[in-house]
Amino acid sequence: MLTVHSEDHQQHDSKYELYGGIMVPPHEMPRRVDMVLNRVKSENLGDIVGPDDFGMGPIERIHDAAFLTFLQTVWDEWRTIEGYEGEVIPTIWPSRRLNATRMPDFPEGKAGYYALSAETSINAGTWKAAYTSAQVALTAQKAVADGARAAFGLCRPPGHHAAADMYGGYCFLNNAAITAQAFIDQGASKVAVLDPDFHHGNGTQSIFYERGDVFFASVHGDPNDAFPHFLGWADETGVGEGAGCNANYPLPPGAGFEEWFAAFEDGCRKITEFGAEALVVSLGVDTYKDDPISFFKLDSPDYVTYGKRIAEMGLPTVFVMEGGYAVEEIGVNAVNVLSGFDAAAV
Ligand code: SP5
Ligand code: ZN
Repeated sequence: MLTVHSEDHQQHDSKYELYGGIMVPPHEMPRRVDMVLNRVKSENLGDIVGPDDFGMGPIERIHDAAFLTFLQTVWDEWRTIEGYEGEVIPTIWPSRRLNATRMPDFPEGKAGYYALSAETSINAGTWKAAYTSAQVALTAQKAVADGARAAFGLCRPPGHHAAADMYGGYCFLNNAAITAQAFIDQGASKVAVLDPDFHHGNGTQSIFYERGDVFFASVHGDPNDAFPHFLGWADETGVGEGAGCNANYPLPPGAGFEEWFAAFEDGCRKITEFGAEALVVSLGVDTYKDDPISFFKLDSPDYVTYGKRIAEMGLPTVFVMEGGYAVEEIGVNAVNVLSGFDAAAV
């Protein structure tokens, strides 16, 4: 399988994540990509290429224009504020009983308007890295659109928590949604996004929730117990044209592979019934038993098993990297999915 990779991800290298009440080094760190890339090489997964540049067009198909401007400008505004010496981290949101219809001028107000969570810092290189991450996904999409059975976009930063006009959960641009939309814009009538990341893909769900042309299925930690806490329940099944095109499988703390795979299997079956012509996989491996921020119990061989199941859907498939914070094992687990897919793909 082809891997698309760029070193530009290194430019998003924040110092801090607000975690458990203190500032810690971010779980979402550059070394994650180094580990996956090393494993892609040592397993001879296939060729590795750099991204093409498809420009802003495909990104603007998913994201709000003012939000994109914000991502490109907020760092330069923030760093000129007297006394603001750190990274962009909001401290107030337009939450209930405040007015979410007005955009304040002060950068911290804008950050609060666009942020869905506070653990995700923005710094000097964030935009460049997020833009390139989307181009990595689009390059993998192009390879598959041109006839490859599958391709892997080694995206960083990840994307599935980013909504049309929201960033957070370590995500800025929704690489999976941008990829799915590219298939639609090139003529596909039905596309599916399958999201096995430990966390619910709230951004992807919200982007496609009222659409009948993109099916979204996600297996994740129950929002009662896991980030993003405010979306991802099983009764969210889509509205309007999108009614029946969203499938959530929230699972409890401690869920192991058997329970996980039964949910995953149901999601795969629904995607096949939907009649998708192409598949985008939000490949997070934070379901691993030793992941430091998650609570599922998958072991490394399980990733091979579910990679094979993805191949059995028989669809042109783009994998985009999402989460996974057990950094020593992230390469093994991610590449296990891809090798499992390759072993079963026809
Ligand atoms: C892409 C992705 O995987 N984003 C995840 C963002 C999660 N950010 C907040 C995590 C807070 C976790 N607290 C859990 C403590 C369990 N020991
Ligand atoms: Zn995750």
